Amino acid sequence: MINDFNRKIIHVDMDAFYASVEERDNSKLKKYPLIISRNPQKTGGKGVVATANYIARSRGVHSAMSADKALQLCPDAIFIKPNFKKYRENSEKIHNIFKKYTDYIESVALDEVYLDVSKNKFDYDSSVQLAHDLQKEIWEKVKLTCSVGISYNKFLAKLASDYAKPVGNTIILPGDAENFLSKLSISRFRGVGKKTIPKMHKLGVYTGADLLEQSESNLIKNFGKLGHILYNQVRGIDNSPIKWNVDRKSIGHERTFDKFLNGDQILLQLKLIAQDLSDQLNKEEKHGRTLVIKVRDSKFNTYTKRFTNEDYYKNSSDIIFNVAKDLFSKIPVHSNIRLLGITMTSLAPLNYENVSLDLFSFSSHKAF
Ligand code: TTP
Ligand code: MG
Repeated sequence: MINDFNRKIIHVDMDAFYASVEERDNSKLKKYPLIISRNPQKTGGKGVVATANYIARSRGVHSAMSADKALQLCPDAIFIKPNFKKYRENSEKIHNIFKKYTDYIESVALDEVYLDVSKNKFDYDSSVQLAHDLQKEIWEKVKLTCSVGISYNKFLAKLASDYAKPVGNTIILPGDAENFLSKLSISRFRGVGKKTIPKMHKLGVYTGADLLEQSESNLIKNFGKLGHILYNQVRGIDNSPIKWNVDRKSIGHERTFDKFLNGDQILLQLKLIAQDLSDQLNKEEKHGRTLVIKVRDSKFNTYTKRFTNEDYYKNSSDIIFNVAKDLFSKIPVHSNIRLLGITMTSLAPLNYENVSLDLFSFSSHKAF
């Protein structure tokens, strides 16, 4: 695969995001171990740590740990319940700053984005300077610090932002990528999670250097598509683009049919579309409250019907399908359908407490 060295990608990751927002708003907190979670003493031991400030981290507390365990490690900690509304508002402010520099923004979490600044609105030649000015502007306007990583692809930019946290500014140049990657533990490669690590160890692969020695065919034999991706990753190749339109207000899928649909065919297609939509929502870590269906008949009459739920819909294809089926029954035509679509709107980022912890298994590796 050809390596594309022409892009300039910046990965921005806010430092101890939720904890820093709380500390900024109440500076007394800075002196104490601060844990963003419900207090396990009040919940009968329930709750998961969303994040913690650096004092608490130095005592072993980390994201996704049970709040109970965190209390054992830090009996003097202050627990603050996450205030997602506040974090979202701060995230929006930071995004408004990003938008001044480029439109090519991919948000991966409230506190994390990729920017493609190959072309940028201020004509910076130096992406390091751009990243530095961006950090300064975020600090001046929002009083929060972030770490930035700069490289020619997303994978390396993300590793770079993590390299010198907090307030880091790290660049990985094309000539340095292989050396940098060789030293990494295998768990730091994207896609290598809990299940893959033991398999890698079995093959004698503990570091990037070990991975580099594996043939592509052997990696594909053992890990399928992931093997192919890893073969390229360890050579510093990741040509995946910035998905800059994902920061949108609705996500929808529709299908048009050559042969008009009737009866069970309609339900089957609604089911498949519901599955696509639910997959996409999960991928983009969003959920929504309003579901819209769109139906077009053989005579090109188009109908839409929507329903807004009080709470966010769970990202389940069954739930989406059932609501869509219900909405479909309220539409005046039920035969000779040429187009079906389902869209989720009133979107919001998934609260981390709703996301299964497995999703974070390859982002919670902070020891470097
Ligand atoms: P991270 O960027 O992973 O963590 P962080 O910003 O707190 O710390 P770092 O300086 O290491 O970047 O995640 C961003 C926010 O997302 C974090 O402040 C809280 C939330 N979060 C959870 O709620 N649960 C999790 O398991 C993780 C990893 C993050
Ligand atoms: Mg962060």
